[in-house]
Amino acid sequence: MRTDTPKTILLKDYQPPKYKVADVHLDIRIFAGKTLVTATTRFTKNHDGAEPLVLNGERLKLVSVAINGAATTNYTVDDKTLTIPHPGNEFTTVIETEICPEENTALEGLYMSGGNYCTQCEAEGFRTITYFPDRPDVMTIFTTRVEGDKKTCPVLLSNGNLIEDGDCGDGRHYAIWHDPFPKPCYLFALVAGDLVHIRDSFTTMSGRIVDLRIYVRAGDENQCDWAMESLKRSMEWDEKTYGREYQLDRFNIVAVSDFNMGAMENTSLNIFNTALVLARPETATDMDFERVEGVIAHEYFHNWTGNRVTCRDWFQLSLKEGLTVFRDQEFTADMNSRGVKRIDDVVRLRNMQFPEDAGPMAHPIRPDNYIEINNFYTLTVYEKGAEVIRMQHTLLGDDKYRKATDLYFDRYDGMAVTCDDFLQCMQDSSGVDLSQFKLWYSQAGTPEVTAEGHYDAAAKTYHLTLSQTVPPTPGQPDKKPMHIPVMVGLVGPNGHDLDVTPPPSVIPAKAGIHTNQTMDSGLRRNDEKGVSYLLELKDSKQTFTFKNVAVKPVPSILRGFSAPVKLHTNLSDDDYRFLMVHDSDGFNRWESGQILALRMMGRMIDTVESGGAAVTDPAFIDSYGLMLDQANASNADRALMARALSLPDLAIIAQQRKIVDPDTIFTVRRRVLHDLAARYRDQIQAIYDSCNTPTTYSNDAESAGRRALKNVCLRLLMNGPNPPVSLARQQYESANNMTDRVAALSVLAETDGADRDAVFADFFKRFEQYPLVIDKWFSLQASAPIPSTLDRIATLKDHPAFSLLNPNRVRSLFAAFAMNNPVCFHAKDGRGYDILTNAIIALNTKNPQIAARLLGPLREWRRYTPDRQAKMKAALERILAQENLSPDVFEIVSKTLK
Ligand code: B3K
Ligand code: ZN
Repeated sequence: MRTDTPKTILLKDYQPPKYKVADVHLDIRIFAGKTLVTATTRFTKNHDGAEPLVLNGERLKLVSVAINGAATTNYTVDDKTLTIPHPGNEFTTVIETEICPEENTALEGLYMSGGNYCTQCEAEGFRTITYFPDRPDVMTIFTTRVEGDKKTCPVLLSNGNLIEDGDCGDGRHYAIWHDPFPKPCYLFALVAGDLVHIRDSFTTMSGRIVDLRIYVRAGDENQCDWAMESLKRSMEWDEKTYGREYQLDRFNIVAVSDFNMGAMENTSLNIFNTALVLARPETATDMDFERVEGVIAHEYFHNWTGNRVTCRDWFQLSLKEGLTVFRDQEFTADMNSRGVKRIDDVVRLRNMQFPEDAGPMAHPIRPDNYIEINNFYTLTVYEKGAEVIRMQHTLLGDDKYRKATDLYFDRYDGMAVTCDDFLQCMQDSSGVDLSQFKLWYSQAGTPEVTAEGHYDAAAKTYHLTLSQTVPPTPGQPDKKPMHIPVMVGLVGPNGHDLDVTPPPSVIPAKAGIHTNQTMDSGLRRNDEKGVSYLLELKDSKQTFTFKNVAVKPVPSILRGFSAPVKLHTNLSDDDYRFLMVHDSDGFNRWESGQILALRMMGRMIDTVESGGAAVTDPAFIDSYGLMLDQANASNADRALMARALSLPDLAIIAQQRKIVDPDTIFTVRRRVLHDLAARYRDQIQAIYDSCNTPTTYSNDAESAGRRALKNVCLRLLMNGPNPPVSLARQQYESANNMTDRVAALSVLAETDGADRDAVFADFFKRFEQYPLVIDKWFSLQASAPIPSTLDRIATLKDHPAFSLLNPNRVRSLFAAFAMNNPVCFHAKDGRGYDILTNAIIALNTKNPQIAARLLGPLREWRRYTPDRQAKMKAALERILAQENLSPDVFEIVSKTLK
């Protein structure tokens, strides 16, 4: 048990820095076993009094301090800071420190991965490299000299442009990098090691040529082309969509195997997890390809949203992350299928962010307190943050939104600003009043919206009453009503959207949400023949009246998921069956099918819980048949149909329950899959066959859609009577790409028998040299919802290929198990909890960030059946009782138990 309580940092305590930095010169000399850092920093006073200079520094060996050229001992130092009493108005410090990257297992600051040196400074890693004001509102110009051994470190990289390199004798060499644009130290980066690179170039809109390079370990260079193409597409998209041009001569990406998250946007030297760079069809799935493209774009987009305009303090994290996620989502939508991307993003939000927003760690997208900032790189700050930007885009429309972002970049380039500053630009340039909208930044919790429609045949009017509540969350018992954009369409009996007279107050004069829309006196027509209206819900209850509605419509509400809320309606199952087929909004067509499935499974779970036997509703089975017909049509959007034919995930079904029993949920979902597969076996097989065209591999969207649909069919068949194990085995053997191979492997993972063992043994042998593929091998086994998984994990964690020091491997085993496999994780005897708890305890001192991440699945302990609750609580208490508990783990466990 920790005897102290780590300090809580509060937003309201923010104070501007006492000293600013004019520039800094770093001299970093790398030797095996020790690295010497000399920081020469020019400070200027930024206050009126005579305050001391307080620098952050942790895990550093201080060698010497000099001020204005003279060595001094006039300072105090503790384990977190170095303090120099009022040094003057302008002065230069030279501070020498020694660090040991070889021993750094937390993977924060300067550390080693696969024999190479690399850095991760966001959020507060720079303070483990040298003493410095480690806060994002201190922006300065960095010049970095890196020196290392020529043999072990032939490549020496840092931010900015290369201005000099050369030999220093003794088998050593150096490189000097200069970044002329001021940045906070969290964007500092250094890489030194033995790497190869691929190279390309991009000509910017003003005609400058940028040298693009991707550095990887030797042997991986043939897996980088997709990342390079994605980078060029991102650069072009940002010029076209946001008018943003890249400013430096070089843009480097370095891929490393040991990385706590996906990637990092250090100015001109992005450092990536190999998982988000390397992609070839034989080793990466279609989903991996899309993720690589999306994350390359995300980090590149940070160049403007994050780097050139950065955050004043870490409470403002969503300023850069929410905005950059929205940008990367839109990029992916433009590069691929907009409708499918929206579905995938909403599924992710619901699966992972909604529970966070309903649990003990719920926080607004701009939190107001934290113990460890690394714990706030959350689904809420990122994904909900992106939804909040998306709503602003919806409220302003394309043109005004673009003008507002132009103003934002113009006003704040080179500065560290707040979420309020961003909102102010949105308001100033558009004239749209966002004062109430601001609540999205400060109120946590997912709003619940209820919609009730009523048609008055005599008056030919349609009344839609929308009401909202925002649930209490920790520290926020009472909430105010939010400003919620609700996109609505009225679908007539012939399946076409009605073109009616909308309520006068409803629609901002010139708005537009979808890119391919034309405006007609406030109506939005999307490219699929639809007519939508934007209702702005601002009160706790409001009625919107449409006139000249000739026939009784079915309302299609929250089209495109226009706000991150939970929607309840009084629509009948028949209404949803109608929308599932006719809605002009692709998202709501998909959504209607999901709602039907959820409603039915909810009823089945009720039945089981009251001792009855669950039966799949014949009406649901019939409507599923309609979707199969659509999927079988020659012009089907197969990627979309793959989503439509998939039942809601276990996590989403669980959210509908007051008390969660994972076994019942799993059994009911299985039952439905079984009955669907039994009834439609031949149709499903036919779709499988028609998608299984054995041509040469292509990664275009149409081919990827075919693979997605085919693999949904395979999974359905495997859940039916007489599962076609040999078909799965054959698909595994004959696959010419990882998507098909892994899909077959994942269904076989859920069987017990010789075929399963054979394919897993083969897969390991075949891909032993590809760590990212071996991650799949671990995670598929850990995710299999079969009883033998629990024993298997015990063996896997002692497998020679497993290591607690590699975050990808840890995630592939423990996170896959605890997050993707609720049935085994929540095994009644508590073994699942023990497995996770032991891993967290082992990681707590080695890598606190990863340990804290693994706590996610335990956070919702209060929602489970009483026996499970008790065991989960005991697991959390066992963690809390550990000595040397890191602030990361302490914060989550203590808040979760509160
Ligand atoms: N900004 C980084 C995340 C840093 C996480 C620090 N614990 C990656 C990104 O969002 O692009
Ligand atoms: Zn980001």
